[in-house]
Amino acid sequence: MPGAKGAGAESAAAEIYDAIIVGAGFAGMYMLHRLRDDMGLSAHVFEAGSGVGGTWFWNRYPGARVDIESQEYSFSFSEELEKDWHWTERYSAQPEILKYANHVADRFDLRRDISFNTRVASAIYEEATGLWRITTEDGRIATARFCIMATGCLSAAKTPDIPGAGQFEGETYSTATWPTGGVDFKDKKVGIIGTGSSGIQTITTIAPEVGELVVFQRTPNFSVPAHNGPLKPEITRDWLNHREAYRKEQRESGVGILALQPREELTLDVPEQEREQEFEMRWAKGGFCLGAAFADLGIDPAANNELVSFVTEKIRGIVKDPETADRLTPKTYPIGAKRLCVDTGYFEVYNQDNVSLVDLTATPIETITSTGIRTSERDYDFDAIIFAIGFDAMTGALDRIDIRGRGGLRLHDKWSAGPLTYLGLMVSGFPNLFLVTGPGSPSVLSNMLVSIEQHVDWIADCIQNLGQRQLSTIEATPAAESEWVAHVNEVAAGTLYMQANSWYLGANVPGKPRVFMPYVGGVGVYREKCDEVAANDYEGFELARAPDA
Ligand code: NA7
Repeated sequence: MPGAKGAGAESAAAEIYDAIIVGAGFAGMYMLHRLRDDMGLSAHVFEAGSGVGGTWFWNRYPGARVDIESQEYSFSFSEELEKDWHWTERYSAQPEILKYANHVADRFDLRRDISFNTRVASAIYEEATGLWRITTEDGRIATARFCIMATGCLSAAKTPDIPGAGQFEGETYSTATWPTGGVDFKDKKVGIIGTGSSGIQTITTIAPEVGELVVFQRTPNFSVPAHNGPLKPEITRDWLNHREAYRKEQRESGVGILALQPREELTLDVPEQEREQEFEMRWAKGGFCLGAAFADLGIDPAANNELVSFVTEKIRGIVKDPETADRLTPKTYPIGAKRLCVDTGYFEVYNQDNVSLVDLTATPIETITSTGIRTSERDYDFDAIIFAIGFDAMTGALDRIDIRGRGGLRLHDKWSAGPLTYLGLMVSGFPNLFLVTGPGSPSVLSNMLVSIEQHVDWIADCIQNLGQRQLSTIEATPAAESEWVAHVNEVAAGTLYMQANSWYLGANVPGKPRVFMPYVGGVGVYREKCDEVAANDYEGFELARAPDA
């Protein structure tokens, strides 16, 4: 096996590495580069897909596009990489991001240490040796001192939780596992369930070509225009000229995105007309900056209402049919409490004659039939149904692996009432198991590339530090873990995030504990905390020599 040092003593078939990484998205790729190329460790990646890219490998649905400006949603660790790569659009589309992921893999010669088409079934900690034993679904066994889960936050797609889901005899698609060659919807009758980012991007892109499109909406979403377009050369030039300063600013910011600087005043301290102008200016600029106009929008309900009214008016102004506009307007939660969508003409689509909207709160789906979808009101027949129903976010991918720590404790059981981590990086009882952008870290509330780099660097530095001191084990203490979880909850409790049934809270998966999973404290504050912990000799962790070391 590439990268393997030889057969293990406990099993003739086992491959042995210093570190095993699960997942070859941006996190797994950078982790491999750090451990192998910078530190000279033997590291190996297991990846379920047939190529690199993670989220961007799987989510090939029409219109899939990042909602953060391209130059900001890219690696910063290599100046040469950054200078050689040219993004073509303000917000890159999935094919270009996947091309970038492949470019990174080629450039750093990563593929030779990645096993593709290989899904990890279990990761078991062996207390006698202090090693992790990884088993893949196709029967490979590998052991390593360190196991790094780079499994992604939005990688476990929900399976349709709708009666009759398997009965439909036409074409069925899921945005999260879209066919590689694309799909021709020309003149077809298409039904789509789900109006999150994936649904909104798909709807907007296929609406011009389908014969008829019926959108089944359970909860309307707030969406703001991206104003996407070719990336202007002067922006790229400016970025490259000031990249160090910009990167520093990103790392020290709230969510790792530069354009999100709020005004200094609070929302209601600004005169109404000026407030409107601020919102208008940000709406015209495009993207998330509208949601970040004032620092209290995510905390103060009255402030939040101002922005809700602004966006509601925008929807009414765009959608010609007042009834459809009303159904498209969110009324049950604060703006930003569910992930804000960034679109390219989404609300405009409902002015097309071939597009209609079904409000599932008024007429719920009763069942999927062999020919289409039956709501409480009527039957709809389709050639194709698209499921854009989201993910078992943040914990789903980990939950689908049988992970066991000390005493055979299953992570699934430990997390039965919600995820417990120290810093979103490690779990007490699971020594040397690292999570990249795990629950309890800023992760999905931030620019993922910024958070991934921070975690990978912290983990790599930690492993190096252990090696230099001839230590081989690091484990979060139960006390540090409890304290961190309490802090994560406390910070979230002070925000409006708690007022929506979002995937941040696990509310989109029946039976999942309602716990706010990401850390709202901000990437800059969080980075400082992580650095401080490391500087204080890994405060909150126990460091030790492994049994056989
Ligand atoms: P999301 O944002 O979770 O959206 C899923 C959508 O599917 C959402 O509108 C759901 O309604 C809807 N849904 C889920 N299950 C059902 C059922 N059973 N019936 C009807 N409608 C349903 O996932 P996305 O893939 O769009 O986006 C995920 C993230 O990727 C996004 O936030 C960006 O960060 C990128 P609900 O709101 O639960 O009522």
